[in-house]
Amino acid sequence: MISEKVPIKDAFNLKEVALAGWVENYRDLKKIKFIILRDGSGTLQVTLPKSKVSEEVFSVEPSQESYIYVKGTMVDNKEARGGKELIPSEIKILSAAESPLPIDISGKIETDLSKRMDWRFIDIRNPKTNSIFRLQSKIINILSRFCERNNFVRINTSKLVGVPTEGGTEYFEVSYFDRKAYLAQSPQFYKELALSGGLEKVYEIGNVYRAELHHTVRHLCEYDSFDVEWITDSLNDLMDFEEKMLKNLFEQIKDESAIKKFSVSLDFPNEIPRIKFEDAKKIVEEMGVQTEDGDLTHAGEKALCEWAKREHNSDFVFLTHFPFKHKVFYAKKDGKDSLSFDLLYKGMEITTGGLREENFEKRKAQMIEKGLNPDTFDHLRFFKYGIPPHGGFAIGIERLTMNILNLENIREASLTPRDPERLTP
Ligand code: AMO
Repeated sequence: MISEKVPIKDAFNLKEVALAGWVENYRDLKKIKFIILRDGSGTLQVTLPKSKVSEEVFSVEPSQESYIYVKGTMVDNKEARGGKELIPSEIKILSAAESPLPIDISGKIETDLSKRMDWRFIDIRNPKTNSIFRLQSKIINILSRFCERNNFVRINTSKLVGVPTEGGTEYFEVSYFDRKAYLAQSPQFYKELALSGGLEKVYEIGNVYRAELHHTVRHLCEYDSFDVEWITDSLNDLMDFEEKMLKNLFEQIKDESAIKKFSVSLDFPNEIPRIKFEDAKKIVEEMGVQTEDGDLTHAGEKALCEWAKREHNSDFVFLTHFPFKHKVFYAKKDGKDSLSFDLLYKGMEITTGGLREENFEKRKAQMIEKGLNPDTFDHLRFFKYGIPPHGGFAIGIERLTMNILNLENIREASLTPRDPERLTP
């Protein structure tokens, strides 16, 4: 019975076991057969000596990557991985795999990324690839637990919305009966609705949508956003919280198998440097990188991270006080600047955050300044009835995973990536 199965890693401490898993390898040497069985916890050699197993058991010929059930006795064998092997008394092929496999998952033959994504359900059987998603699950859990410990309330906000949140043109339009609707680009206004509703500290983990036409290794059309928002009037308070949150994360993922499989060193600095946009611009320009008006550019972000590593021994750097004219309308102003920040990690932006304009009239004026029509924004009403001063941030989970593991392409950190060409599987 498959319900009796134990994880393969536990079998090494048991005598009689029932296991189930995929056939990583099958070899028939006529008088003896070998199966390498794999599940999420590890691999084990199943050995079928003709002289020691029943005829029925010996007759089994599983194809590579079939899912099988095996019951038997663990015996010592110095030659086998882990010093033990399983001699089966029962084997059942529960689900046979077609041969040959459409892609190689042993790591011997390299498959291009697009083909891997076409066959994603087989691709992630590779234990190294599989470990990315086990780590991602831990990341989300650890960040969530950190928020829970700090009395945040988890919210689930609407992904079908009446107006795009983040402005620009990067939104998907969908038909909503006889009206237009949009896929949420972020939960921004709903985090603010929750604060206006007295929830005080909120967080959300959920998919958001961006109609990103540019093909880069760091943009997806659908990604997981870890959002927080709470009552505060201090930009440093926001950055302090994220810093503590990530420090706690890095401490807790040290022993994850992905960290070992990708040979990553998890260095967290004593303190993440914080630098104003204007000063950062000067630094990267002195390093010979050209910046654009209000934008360090991706090359500039990389250069600033090199500077942070050199000067502060930090893979992270907070970039603060972006010019307001290049920020979203809801950012709180500080003269010509905004009380906002990005967190860069290993050369890439992984977080955006900041204080928000909570004053109704000012927020309305900022919308108009950005060329938006306040009448189309239902959410403005939240700001008329005693909303507290607040701020928050959002971490792109795939970007965080990608950079922790030094993956080359964000698609590797998404189970089913969406880009302008890809809508399957
Ligand atoms: P922003 O638009 O900068 O800010 O997004 C926040 C974070 O989300 C990630 N991200 C992406 N990841 C993959 N593919 C994309 N196309 C993509 N776009 C963004 C990045 C980025 O730092 N409401 C604000 C957040 C806030 O202020 O609370 C917002 O959405 O890691």
